Amino acid sequence: MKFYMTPGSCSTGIHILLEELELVFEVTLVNLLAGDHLRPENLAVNPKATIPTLVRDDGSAITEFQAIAWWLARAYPKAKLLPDDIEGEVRVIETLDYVVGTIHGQGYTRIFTTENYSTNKAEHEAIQARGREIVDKGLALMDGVLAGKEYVAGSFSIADAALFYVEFWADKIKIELPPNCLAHYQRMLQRPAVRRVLMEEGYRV
Ligand SMILES: N[C@@H](CCC(=O)N[C@@H](CS)C(=O)NCC(=O)O)C(=O)O
Repeated sequence: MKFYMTPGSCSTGIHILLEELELVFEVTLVNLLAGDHLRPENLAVNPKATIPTLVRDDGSAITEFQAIAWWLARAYPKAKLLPDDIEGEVRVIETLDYVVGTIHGQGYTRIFTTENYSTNKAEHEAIQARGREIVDKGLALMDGVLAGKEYVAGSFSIADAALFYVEFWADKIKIELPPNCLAHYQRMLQRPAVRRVLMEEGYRV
């Protein structure tokens, strides 16, 4: 398989799942700041120009974090990256969607890619402040989801890989994690696959 990723981005969550599954895959590094995602060879693989993208052995590509994570969990069921009851499954989808779509898609994008929201620099501070509100609210909600649990669905699942990358970003930009998220983040950092991924992506663990 071929995995298109950018170190320290949301693709880190998928990278963790690939390592948890101990899969053999080839990496293509996509430098978003340099505009690699807009190069014709990358657009040919993923016309949305986003990372992560996973190209499977048959040559077909999957885009969108949730879809890639779900496919990995279903394609390699022995690793039990999804709960086997419908209640557990629905909680995993609920978390994936909220983390990727809201905390990342509406919150962090306002902080990291403010210029996509307005070309008027005078508005940037207010846009970033709104992003911060969305992230804070999102992490507080996830803190409630984690109450009394080690992982989102009880045991480790694809939802934890998503939650991890928004916790990692919080850590990097000095947003204080609420207590259950902090414990979850620290627990994730103890997982060998997570440590391997962070080292491979150039971070000190
Ligand atoms: N909905 C997409 C979002 C992925 C996404 O926004 N990735 C960012 C990096 S964290 C990206 O590719 N940004 C480049 C762009 O959107 O132009 C997914 O779930 O994969």
